[in-house]
Amino acid sequence: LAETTQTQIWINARIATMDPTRAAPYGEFANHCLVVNGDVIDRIVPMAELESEGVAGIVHDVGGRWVTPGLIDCHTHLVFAGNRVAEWEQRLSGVSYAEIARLGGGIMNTVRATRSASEDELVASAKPRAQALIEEGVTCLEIKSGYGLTTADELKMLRAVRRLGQELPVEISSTLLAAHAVPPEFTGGADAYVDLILNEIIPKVAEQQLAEAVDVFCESIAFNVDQCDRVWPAAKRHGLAVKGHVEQLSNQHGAVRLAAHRAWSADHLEYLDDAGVSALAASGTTAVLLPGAYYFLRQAKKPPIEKLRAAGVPMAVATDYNPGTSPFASIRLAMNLACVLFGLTPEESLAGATRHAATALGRADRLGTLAAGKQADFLIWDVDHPAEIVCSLGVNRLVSRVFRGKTDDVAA
Ligand code: DI6
Ligand code: FE
Repeated sequence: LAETTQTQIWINARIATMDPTRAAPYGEFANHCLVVNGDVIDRIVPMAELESEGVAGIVHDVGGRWVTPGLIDCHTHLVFAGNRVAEWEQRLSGVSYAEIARLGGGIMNTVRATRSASEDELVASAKPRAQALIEEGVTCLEIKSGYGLTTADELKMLRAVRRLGQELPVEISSTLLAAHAVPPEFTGGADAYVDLILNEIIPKVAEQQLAEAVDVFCESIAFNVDQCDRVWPAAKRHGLAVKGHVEQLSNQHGAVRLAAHRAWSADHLEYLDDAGVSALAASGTTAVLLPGAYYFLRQAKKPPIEKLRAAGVPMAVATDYNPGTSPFASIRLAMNLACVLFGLTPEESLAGATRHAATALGRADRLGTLAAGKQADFLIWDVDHPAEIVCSLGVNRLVSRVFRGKTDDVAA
């Protein structure tokens, strides 16, 4: 499209850059304009400067509204088949998530449905989920495999993920999560399944360039820390980044071991201890908070937010969208829950779904803040203050969504 190769200028904007080098809250620039060349931000300049320079390009008047970076959802499992509503009803009557998993439900329930689905069916059912996030302002989205648990089915899921990125206006970061649950073929033989992940699944995924990172579920109902610590080095040997679901339901000391691999992120963290906080701080690993799962599982123990904050660990916020523990296609709900349930400030929450989420996906150089040289992914909001984006749900305040310099109007 012509639009994406020309200079475009968004004028009369209040820009929440989320750039930490600016002292103002939200990294604000008041009464500025955003100059974009093709799909890259060329510069952010005061309106007065632009008026004296003159304007050469397509002009869009923001009308004094707020502009933020595109939202980034850095942890989802949104490709899956079937649903888990019956299990939710069981859980409401008192059966625990872990108990349902032990009885062969939970993740395995979704594995059975996902194995029976074709790649086309997975793409078709995932599309409206991704679309819901896009309509909320998401411009970059991480999606994990992990409901196939055979070489063929994990590859099928990752091909479906790749197709979503090709067919929708969103940047997708694809993650292999073969170590999500021990499949029934390997019951009691988790180590043998880890062998398959190391010897076959990771090499094939790397060779076909179907994922950029490898995740694990480090938990008593999934893989122990030694098993996870076989997966992470193997991923790195194949040039893939590593991350982990750690200390979600119990403290397995996964965060410490994960941090030693300079992981992109450590996710969940409800049971993280002091050693884990220090290890994340020392390694520069991003903590990914997933309050949707905490809320939906009615967990009692919160991640150690004050300690993470004091240690300077960057905190991202994501949906964890999945059918079992967080069936919510709303990054704004996750941001809201992060404030209300975990005690983040609205500014921390917005940074969590922009700047820190970009870091958690290895994209800090290109995404997550608004500054010269960054990709032109940004949102125009009809709000009086950016905290309103986090505070209030249900009414769509998103006026315009710009992805790689191209506007799609999402408002009705
Ligand atoms: N932790 C979670 O919250 C999800 N996966 C994980 O490792 C749950 C996935 C599911 O229940 O389907
Ligand atoms: Fe998850």
